[in-house]
This record gives sequence, structure tokens and C-alpha cells, in this order.
Amino acid sequence: MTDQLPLPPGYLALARDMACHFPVCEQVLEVQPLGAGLINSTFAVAAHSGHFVLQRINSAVFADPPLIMDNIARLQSAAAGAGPTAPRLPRLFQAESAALYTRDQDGGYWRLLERVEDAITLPAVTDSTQAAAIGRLLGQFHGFGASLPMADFHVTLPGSHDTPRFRAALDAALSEVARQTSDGHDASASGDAEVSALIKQVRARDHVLGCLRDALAGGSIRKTLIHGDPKRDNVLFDRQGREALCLIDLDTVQPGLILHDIGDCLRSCCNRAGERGAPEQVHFDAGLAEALLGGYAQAAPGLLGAAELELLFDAMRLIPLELGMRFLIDHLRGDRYFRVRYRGENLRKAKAQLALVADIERQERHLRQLARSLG
Ligand code: GN1
Ligand code: MG
Repeated sequence: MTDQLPLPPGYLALARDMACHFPVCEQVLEVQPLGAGLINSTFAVAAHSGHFVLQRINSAVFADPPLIMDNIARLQSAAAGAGPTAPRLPRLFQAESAALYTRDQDGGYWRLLERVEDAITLPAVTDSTQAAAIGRLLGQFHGFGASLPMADFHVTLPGSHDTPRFRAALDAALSEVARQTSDGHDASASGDAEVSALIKQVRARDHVLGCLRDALAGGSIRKTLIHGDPKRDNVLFDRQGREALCLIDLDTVQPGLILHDIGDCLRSCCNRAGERGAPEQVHFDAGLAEALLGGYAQAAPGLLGAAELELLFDAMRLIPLELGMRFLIDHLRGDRYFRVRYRGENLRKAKAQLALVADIERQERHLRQLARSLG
């Protein structure tokens, strides 16, 4: 089992070609796959003129990549005008055409970004200093986002965090598997006992799926500009792993709920086993959550209002539940959305997210108290 996410054939050579379409990238020396993103293909480019990050945006997921680039450019110009309170954002470079992307022969969109110097991603969040640093960075990002006119930003990924929609998609995927099985297709990898056990766990939680959507519809919480994917891998740290420098992966910066981001950040950062860890090793570390939320409240005082604090526990449970469903749907549909290393990886990851949900529920009293203490 390899650790590297597979790339479509010929992509390294294509990436090298694409890098040459960005004038800043003079004399490309080396192009290597970079990171562990599940959607886009990302490369480290070493050129005579410096180090860069090159990405092919997955247009099967993002229907209109120029909208993403427009959002990022807007965010960057707002940050440039806001001075030191603005979050640091990785720079985007123009292609020959002066657009912020270039296209390959298949119509794919490629962009070139600054490679933030002396930065690392953490393999796990191991102490409360790191967790607090991540919380401060997210709080800063949200405080900045809340100061911007949300209506100026595009929705780049419609339906993200519409948890009931994913539940319906899960039923549809199950029906499709059942139909194929009755047609005589082999469903051995999808219709097995592990899947049934997970479906049971999801069904037992059907009553919580609409909690944030209903609160939004009821007007107690509102949307602002969010990051949309503040997982551990998208936080750059300094080389010592002490200070969080920058949130990367701005594809899903769009109007949303800060509770979505906070739930996502907590589910990713407070589970030291990681998304790919063994489901039986999954644990939600409430101490890390406390530090992360403390850092958040320090950087964005008052942003979490009474209604948000009341819903904070629900958000902590909801996002891993939603992601568990998303991995499971993809497993049932034959791994078409998330990049996987092997058949069955999505299923294992779904299992881990649902184990995380169960562990969060086991700590419900404590976590609700923690949320109240932030008020
Ligand atoms: C995907 O591409 P990446 O790895 O940044 C996904 C997120 C999930 C995340 C789980 C557009 O993010 O929603 O939370 O995987 N992005 C999209 O690791 O679906
Ligand atoms: Mg992403």
C-alpha cells in the first residue's frame, strides 16, 4: 500500500509544461507531486527563479474554476488594503495571458501560487500550543471574512455542508448498488457487512442532520465568508511547529457558517490518529479542542454569539458525520470524488469519521460545558 495519492498518467510531464506558462517561473528545474489533497492535483515546482506551487483544479468537483480565482483575487486585494489585521494569503501568479490560470488541452485549469517559505504542515496536532495557534489563525480568518461584503463572493461549491443533501445522496447510492446487484453486477466491495454497520450508525443520527440548516432558516445564525476546508493539512506552520502562519487551499472560500469551519477544524485537528488512522484508534481530544477554541475566541472576540455557542457541540458532531457519509457515498459510487490510494480507503475513512462522531458523543456533557465556558 503506497502512501502517495495516484496521479493520472502523464500528469508530471504535463505539470512541467504548464509551469512554463507562468512568466514568473523561469527555467523549471524540477516538478514533484506535493501534499495529500483529495481533490486537486498539486505539484512543487523548483525553478531558477524560485519555488512555487502548481495546481490543477479538479473541474469534476468545481464546475467553474474562474469563480474560485476571482474569489481569491478579491480576498487578496481586500487583505492588501486591510494591513496587519488581515490574514496572510499565498500569492497567486499571472499566466502569460495575464489571467490567474492557464488551461491544458483537455480544458483543465492550472494555477501557480507562492510556496510559503520555511513552512510545514503538521502530521498531527500534538499539543495545546499548536491547537491554540490554529484556533487563532481561524479566528483571524473569520474576523476578516466577516468584515467583507459576502455578496461580492461567488459560491464556488454549491451544496457543500448541506448535510441532509448528503444523506439523500447516500440513499441514492445505496439504491444504485442494490439495482446493480439485482442486475448481476458484483457488489462485493460495496454491499458488505461493514457498509451495513455504517448505514445503521448514520440512520441512528438522522434527527441531528438538519441542526445547522434549521438554525440558519430560523434566523438565529447567519452566513459570513468562511474558508470552507480548514483541516490540519491546510494550515501552514513555521518549521518549529509552533506558530500557524497561513491557511492555504482557498477554493471553498465562500458564504457559509463559521460553525461549519469550526466543526471541520476540530474534527480534523483533535483526532491525532488522523483521517487515515485506524478507526479503533480514533479519539476526540477535548483538551486540544479547548485550546483551539480558546485561541479562536482570543483572535475573534464575540464572533461566536450565544446562538453559535449553543450549537457548537452539534457542529462538532455534525461535520465528521457529514464527512463520514461523504466518504461512504464515494465508496459506494466507486471512488469517483475523493482521490484514494486503494479500493476500500474511502470505506475505512468513513468508519474512522463515524468512530469520531461516537467519541464526540461520549464526551457530550463535557464538550457542551466547554462551549458554554466560552460565552
Ligand atoms: C477535500 O481537497 P482537500 O483534500 O483539500 C474536500 C473537503 C473534505 C476534505 C477531507 C472540495 O479537501 O470538503 O473535508 O477533503 N474538498 C472538497 O479531507 O470536497
Ligand atoms: Mg480543499
